[in-house]
Amino acid sequence: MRLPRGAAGASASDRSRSRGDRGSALIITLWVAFGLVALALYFGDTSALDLRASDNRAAGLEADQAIEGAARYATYLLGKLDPPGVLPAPATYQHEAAAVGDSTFWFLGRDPKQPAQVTTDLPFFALVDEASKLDLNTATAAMLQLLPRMTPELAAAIVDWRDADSEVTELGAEDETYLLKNPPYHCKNAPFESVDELRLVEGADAGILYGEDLNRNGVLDVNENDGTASLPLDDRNGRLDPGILEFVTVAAKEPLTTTNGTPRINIRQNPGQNAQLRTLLQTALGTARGNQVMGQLGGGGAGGGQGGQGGQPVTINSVLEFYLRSRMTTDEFALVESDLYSAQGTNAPSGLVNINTAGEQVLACIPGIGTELAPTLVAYRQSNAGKRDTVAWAAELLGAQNAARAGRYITGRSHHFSADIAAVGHLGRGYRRARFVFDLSAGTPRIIYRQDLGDLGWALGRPARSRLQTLAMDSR
Ligand SMILES: [Ca+2]
Ligand SMILES: [Ca+2]
Ligand SMILES: [Ca+2]
Ligand SMILES: [Ca+2]
Repeated sequence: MRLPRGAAGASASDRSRSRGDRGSALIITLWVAFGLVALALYFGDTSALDLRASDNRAAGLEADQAIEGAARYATYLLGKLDPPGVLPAPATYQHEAAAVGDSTFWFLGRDPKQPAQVTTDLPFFALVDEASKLDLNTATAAMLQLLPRMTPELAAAIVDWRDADSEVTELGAEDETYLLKNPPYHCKNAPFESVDELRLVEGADAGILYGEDLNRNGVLDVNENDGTASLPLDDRNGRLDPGILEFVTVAAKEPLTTTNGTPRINIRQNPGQNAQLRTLLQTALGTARGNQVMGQLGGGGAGGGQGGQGGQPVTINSVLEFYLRSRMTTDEFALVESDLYSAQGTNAPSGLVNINTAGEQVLACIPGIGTELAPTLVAYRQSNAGKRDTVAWAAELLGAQNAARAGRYITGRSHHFSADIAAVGHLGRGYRRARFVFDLSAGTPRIIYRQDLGDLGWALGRPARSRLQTLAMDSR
């Protein structure tokens, strides 16, 4: 008997269908399993990413804290300067890769021994003397013009920006220029409050402000020496040619009292008749020598020596001019220098450049020094490290005439400093950077300016980066 074809066929097809069902079920199961694995992997990966992100956030918070800590540390250091107004050598304080818990901070500074243009990619770590720079509020257009990369137009526009009037100086810019901008704004007609205000001034482009030093760390980073391959556009000559931000500051006013609170003496008008000055000189140098020095100052007055009663009025424009006229020895002068200042009326002097810390480019801007004598001063300073808080030494090098011209622009000690602080959290993650400016003129250091510089990117150079990368790799 033959089975009906249909029956046999049905049974075969049933078998094959059931095999097919099992196959489908297997495929579905596989797909489900695959989906689950994919989901698990996806969520696993997301939570790993989440974990990494929150770890980075934590590191960033640690770095923020390290920056606050470093700023407090800088305040503490600046509060106990000895001699006053002079930064100690970096080796005497924490300045590089200083550990705070799991985080680390650095003070990005400038090497006073470096030649004018830096050729290294290793940053120098230290606090910075802001009085080593030219003051945007007091420097004349002629002085500003001598800065590297400065244009006559920008120098004139800086003066117009800060002066109260709206008269356009030659090549300068006032309201009529700024009101044509989109969006329009007014010329400030008031003193600069920060150097970053320069970005608003007509003629200040990135090339002039930053030069090749895009991350403002004072050293030659890879992108700053690769020509046009990456920003900034540089000349690939193996030397850092910085912009003017490197050389300018907004100075704090000098205090009118000394560090121990006694009023300083204004020696501008007829110092030979100044009773307070006489007392100071007699106390510091002895009565006889004090009287003798008073005699040198001339201008008449009782006991005024050869000046005698009715002598010509004497105007002394600077402490350095006073030193020359008094014929004191440098050691004698050092005893009284910080007690003296020269200013018109009741204004405290402001914007004086510290001749002991300013670099060649800044010294070259000062009348009486210029590009001819700036290298001489820097070279002398490097071989005579001792005289760090006086202006007297400059008199011998400049000669009396130049010293008298330069005197009103220079000082021997500083009243404002800055700390450019970079920090990372645990395992070198969470890079942060902020710059603080400190004003010491009121005695205790006060933070007068704070700027976030994190968006300028990594500024600690290659060696620090590879050290931190190794650290991070080792932790995995
Ligand atoms: Ca103006
Ligand atoms: Ca740089
Ligand atoms: Ca470049
Ligand atoms: Ca260059």
